[in-house]
Amino acid sequence: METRPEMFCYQCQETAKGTGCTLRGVCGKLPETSGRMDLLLYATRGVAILNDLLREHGASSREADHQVIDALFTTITNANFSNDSLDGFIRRAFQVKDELKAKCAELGIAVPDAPEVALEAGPEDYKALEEVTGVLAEPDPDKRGLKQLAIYGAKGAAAYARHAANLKYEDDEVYAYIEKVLKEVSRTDITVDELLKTVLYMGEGGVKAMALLDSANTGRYGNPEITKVDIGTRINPGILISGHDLHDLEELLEQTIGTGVDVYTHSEMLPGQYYPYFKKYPHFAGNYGNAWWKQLDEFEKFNGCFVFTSNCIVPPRKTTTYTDRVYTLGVVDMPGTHHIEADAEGHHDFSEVIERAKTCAPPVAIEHGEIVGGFAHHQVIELAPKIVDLVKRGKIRKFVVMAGCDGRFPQRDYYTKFAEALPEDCVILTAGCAKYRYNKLPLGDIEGVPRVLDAGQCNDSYSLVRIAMALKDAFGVESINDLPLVFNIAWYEQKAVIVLLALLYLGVQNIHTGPTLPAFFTPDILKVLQEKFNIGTISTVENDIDLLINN
Ligand code: SF4
Ligand code: SF3
Repeated sequence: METRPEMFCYQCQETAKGTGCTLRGVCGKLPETSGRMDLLLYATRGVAILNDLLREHGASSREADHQVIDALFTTITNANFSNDSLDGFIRRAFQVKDELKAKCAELGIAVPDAPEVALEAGPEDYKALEEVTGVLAEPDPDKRGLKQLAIYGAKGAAAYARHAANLKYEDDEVYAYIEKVLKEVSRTDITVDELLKTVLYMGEGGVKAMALLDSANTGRYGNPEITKVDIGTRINPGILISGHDLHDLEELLEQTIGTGVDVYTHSEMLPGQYYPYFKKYPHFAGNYGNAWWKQLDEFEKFNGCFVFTSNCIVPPRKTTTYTDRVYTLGVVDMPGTHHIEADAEGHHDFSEVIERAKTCAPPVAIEHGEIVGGFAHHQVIELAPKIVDLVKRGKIRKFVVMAGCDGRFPQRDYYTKFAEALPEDCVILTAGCAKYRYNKLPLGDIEGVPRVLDAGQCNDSYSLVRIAMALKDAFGVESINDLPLVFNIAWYEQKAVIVLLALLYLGVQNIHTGPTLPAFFTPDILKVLQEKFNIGTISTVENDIDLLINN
């Protein structure tokens, strides 16, 4: 009999051998962490089944909604490496599940007969339960792949819902999508066809989650506007804030006023620079460094403190010197770092980070100059008449959506080379940390319109959809697929998965995704996605320029 692997995870693009991490994660995740995550997600599916049922009776629990999104978010790639923290999440899941069962009993609602609902366990049971809770528990590879695709989409949507909730923007519908999807993937009798529908249903929920977060971010901080961002350094000590949560950025900027400590953005926090609201802080410095995977080298030169508001945090090397100056918030945690808990109102007290930063040397510049961004939907739609005119005069031939993630794979060089090889009458629309592969190239502009238009974070892919819709109206065509617009998307983690599902739900055809296809796409799943959406992967720069641009 085949022996069971130590762990099994294939949720990200860097999964071992392109098939699955079985001994330890390429990301650094250990089997004892992976097993805990499996148990957490299993218990959370029980919570989702119960809360979905209670919702039908008008009695769903907001606490359960929060438990569900936080559990999904904390199991996203590069968010939580702490077993102690995960044990807390597991205990919370079982506790919430018990509360929902009690609520059902109180209301006379029969509790569904599902093992995810029935299971009573604690964090210490994770290993014994792996056969039941793990990804491989679903024996059919196609169903397993589709179930996980839906779950990964749910993780991305949950992350966006959490950022919105931190700004007090919540929508019961978004929680309902996520919980229904978790309920569906728990069914043992579900068919492949039903799973495909579930996957697209998650895509629909993803559009709503991204729209909600867009309302939260722009409602609170204004519409992103064209902004030049300094990529050098100043003379004060600094705090580098990473991740996606703008509420955390606001609190950090407020609490550092007059302290002599500057605040820099990192990776996916760069778009924080584009919001008008944050421009009033004189100590809000520029953006330091590049995409997440370069942090182990780049952070050594920053000298100050680091605040992680979401993924992507990278476990230290033996030689790493800054771990003790890393502070994690929310669902992020890693041994050796400090975790700052939010109070009951969701506020964080950064005084310890600020005091520590004051004792640090100022950052050493690793780059100089400026980058330009802030091309979210409001700003681009303002520019629409000019853009339409440029297209009509043949100055812009094609828009290439190059949203998504960056990662360590050397093949990702492709994206730099692809951007360089694009004919000069093509414009890149980007969002997410994929942009770091080409946002510092001298690609120039077309009559004042930069050839790289950065809408913001991966969730701002929603902006790209809004822009595409506006262009569709401006050109009077029937569908986004009729526009001079192509999609060449880079993926790494599960936020890119929800972006992809959202695009598929919106009917976008011919999406290229890379640098490799997901391990959870079995040949049969890929065949269906090709038939329905003509989805493809990258080949060589020359071939893809021919395929996407020249025909
Ligand atoms: Fe492997 Fe990616 Fe899972 Fe980490 S998140 S264990 S690298 S598949
Ligand atoms: Fe980046 Fe981790 Fe995906 Fe938000 S921060 S896009 S990889």
